[in-house]
Amino acid sequence: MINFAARDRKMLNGKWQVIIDPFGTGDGKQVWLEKMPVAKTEFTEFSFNGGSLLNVPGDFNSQLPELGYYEGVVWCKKQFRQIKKQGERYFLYFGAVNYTADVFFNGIKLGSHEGGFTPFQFEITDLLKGSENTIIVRTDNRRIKNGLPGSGFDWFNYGGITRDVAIITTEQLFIKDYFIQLKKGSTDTVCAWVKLDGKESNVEIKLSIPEINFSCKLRTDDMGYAVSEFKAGLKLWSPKNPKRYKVLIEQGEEKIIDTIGFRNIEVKGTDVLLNGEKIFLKAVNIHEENPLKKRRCMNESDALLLLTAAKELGCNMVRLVHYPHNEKTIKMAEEMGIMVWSEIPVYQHINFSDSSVSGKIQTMMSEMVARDKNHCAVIVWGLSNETYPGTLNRNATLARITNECKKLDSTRLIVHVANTQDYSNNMFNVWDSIYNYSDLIAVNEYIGWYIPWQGSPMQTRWEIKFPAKPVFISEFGGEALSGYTKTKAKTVSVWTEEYQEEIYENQIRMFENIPGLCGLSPWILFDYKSPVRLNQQFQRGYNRKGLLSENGIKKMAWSVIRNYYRRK
Ligand code: GCB
Repeated sequence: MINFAARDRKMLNGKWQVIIDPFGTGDGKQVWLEKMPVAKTEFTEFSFNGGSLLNVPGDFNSQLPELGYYEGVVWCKKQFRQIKKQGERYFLYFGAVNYTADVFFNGIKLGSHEGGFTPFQFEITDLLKGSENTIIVRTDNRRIKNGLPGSGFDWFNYGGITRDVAIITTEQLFIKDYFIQLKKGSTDTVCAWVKLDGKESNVEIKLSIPEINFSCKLRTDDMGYAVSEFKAGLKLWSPKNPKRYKVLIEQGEEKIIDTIGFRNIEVKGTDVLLNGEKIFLKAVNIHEENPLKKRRCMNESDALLLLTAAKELGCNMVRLVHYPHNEKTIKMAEEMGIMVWSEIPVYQHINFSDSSVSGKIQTMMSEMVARDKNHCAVIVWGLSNETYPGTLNRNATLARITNECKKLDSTRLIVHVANTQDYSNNMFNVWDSIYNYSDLIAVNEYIGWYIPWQGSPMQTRWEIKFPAKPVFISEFGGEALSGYTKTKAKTVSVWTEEYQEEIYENQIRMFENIPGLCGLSPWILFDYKSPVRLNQQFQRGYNRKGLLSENGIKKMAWSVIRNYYRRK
């Protein structure tokens, strides 16, 4: 069910008991049954009692020194009491568990979930006791070859129950899902559908926007689904005026309150239009890490830290890489007038030939769209980042996922990012056929860092082998150790702020000649933890391409982008 924040819920955050199980022996011992010795000759070789406690929500790596770089199984246990009322239904909800979760409730397995960044829930109505209830979750953040992301990625693999947990109470029949946004291509017509949990037909649903005195009634069909389309005099949401409305969706005794903004996003030729007007997308890439606290973000103040920095840089958009971030971040961005690019972890070496992978992509895409489709700030669904044309089944899989995503939500841009380019004789050739399925030509290019300049930046020519589409530079930049400005030599190997600054200056010179450039997103806002960064002198487990250090100190390149965004 969507809109977690509006539901009748009892939070199960706070301290959870844990067992760290690096060899996965708890499976054989059936930890979830918590068997107690009965005979004098019996004993158990596991117990939560007396063990460590972890905060939920929270990644486990940052909470206990022995879990610093841990990738493996951690069993988590929580007990709670709940008054059970006749006629009510109860659901156990998880905002996210990285990477897999096996969930047991009062000794019984409810199910499993794979994917570290989207919510899931299980109904527990029949299993819930009026007395003490026990939840045990087997979390496992080991990287797997056919996972999403796969076994290698350039960010920290924070494990555990990283987002809220709650019991949600509903009526027998309840509103499970809804979509209330402007119709594709329109600035005045709202398209709305509401779906009940249950197939009851002819149920009346009331939709209202009190501020503009709007209300209408819908009726469900025999699938429990009701559709409507209406014109309403709405002020449109934009970065300059992030106007949102209180929207009520009512059915029987149930009333869901949401805060919804209305805007139209589309592409015409090489332009991106927001509410019919051309807009330059001034973005920055952000990982979901609190750089100061050195842990996975989990609350509003973490989101505020990142988004405030993006605002200060002059951004009107953030690209939230490389997986769906917390819904709280997206809501806050919307409130602050920042457009959002949200993406699924289809990242680099995805094993498209593995028979399970396509289904996993479909699941993560639909879970992301389901959760965030009423947040108007989201203007882009990112469906892949840096996949490779030579990988078997790549195009077929991503073409199918693109179509599936359009079926779920046709109102946003769907984007695939590539870094496959030919660059020689100062000519930058964009050719990857993945762009046939993308609304933007989204290019990651690290000229000046991974790829040396092939001539003067100002004279670099861009050839784009596609019919007119907007070009978005989704990543560019280079590394610098904050405060490291000692050497005057401007070569790539010096790791100085000056060299990073020069990359940015040169990139900006080159941007002038990119046909149809609609925006850019530097890599990245803050330096962030990445175990693949092994240079002990400069990196020490950090990707140092931040415009800000992990302590929030501005590097010289910061002003280059801030000034550019001011001019744009
Ligand atoms: C990329 C990836 C991003 C990396 C970045 C880098 O192309 O999309 O996740 O971290 O390069 O720093 O190399």
